Amino acid sequence: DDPEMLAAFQARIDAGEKIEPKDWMPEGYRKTLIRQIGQHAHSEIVGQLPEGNWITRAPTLERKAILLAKVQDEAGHGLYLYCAAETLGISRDEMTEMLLDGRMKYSSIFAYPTLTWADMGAVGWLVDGAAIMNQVPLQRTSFGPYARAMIRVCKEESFHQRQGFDIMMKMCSGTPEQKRMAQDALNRLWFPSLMMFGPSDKDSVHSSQSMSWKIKMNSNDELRQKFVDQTVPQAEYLGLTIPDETLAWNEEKGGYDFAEPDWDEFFDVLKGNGPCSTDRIATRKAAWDDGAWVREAMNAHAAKKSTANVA
Ligand code: FAQ
Repeated sequence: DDPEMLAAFQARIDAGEKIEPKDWMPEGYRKTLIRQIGQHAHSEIVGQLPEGNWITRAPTLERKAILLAKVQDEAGHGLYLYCAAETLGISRDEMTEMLLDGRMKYSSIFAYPTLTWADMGAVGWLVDGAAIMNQVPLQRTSFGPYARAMIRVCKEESFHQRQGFDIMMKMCSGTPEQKRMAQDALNRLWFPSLMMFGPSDKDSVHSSQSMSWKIKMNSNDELRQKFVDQTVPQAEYLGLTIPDETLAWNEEKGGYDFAEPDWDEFFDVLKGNGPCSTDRIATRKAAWDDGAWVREAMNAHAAKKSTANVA
């Protein structure tokens, strides 16, 4: 890239201007965005699977309707995000192929199973809670289509987070067995939720460049700390115990000290060795293959219509 063009581009970023799809951008900026937005889109779509698993087993009709709406919202988020990535010159088909053959990732959290109904509460509370913590700052990210997509996504995620916390409140004020299930869900999902923010800053290969381009607005550790500080009082309110004996308020830093997740486990999940990794990709592949005839039929229909218009 031409140094003058690069400097002019960085000046636009520094001035807080939004970069739009037809504007000149460095190849690295484009590539980073395709990677991050594409992985974000895949996470929304794969993220439907652990919850879709419970739609037929929701305890009441009302809970079922709410969960169904939430899972449909995730599909919508995936579609906006694929569209935002497509403005950068890649197709949704290509991104999906890259997910299926392992060239693109999805969030590590969705490689974990949802074993009980309480997990629907914990996913909403913790996973959507972590997602919001990460995505609210992304409403100010430098790439226009991504920033704008995040506005609606964040509104919906905050409803998701509340519905999760509402399930947790119900479970925690229920029978001892229900409370035990809620605690068990927290025990299993706490550290995987902390992993959602990515590796610690010293191991985050993309952070410094992404932050200078304002693709990322905060570092992984900053957001993880904010998430812990927000979530601990909520756990106390529920009467649940965070599964971390080292957790302690640190007056000096004005935040909690807490245990790091097991980073070996995290990197192993990224390699495709999470408890549900094989199953998640197999399910996505089956859905993609089963839908091939629909995509073909829609393309054939669109082609026919465009010739009809010409004639
Ligand atoms: N999982 O250098 P960094 C949701 C990879 S929310 C998997 O720090 P970066 C809503 C990273 O790609 C979840 N991979 O990377 C929902 C890179 O590998 P690469 C989705 C991870 O990009 C709720 C390598 O590690 N949210 O779905 C993870 O600067 C409930 C080095 O890491 C987003 O995607 C991870 N947790 O920072 C849906 C938000 N962390 O690509 C359903 C947007 C890191 O070089 C139900 N994304 N890696 O091979 C971001 O903010 C950033 O991409 C980070 C990672 C913060 C995730």
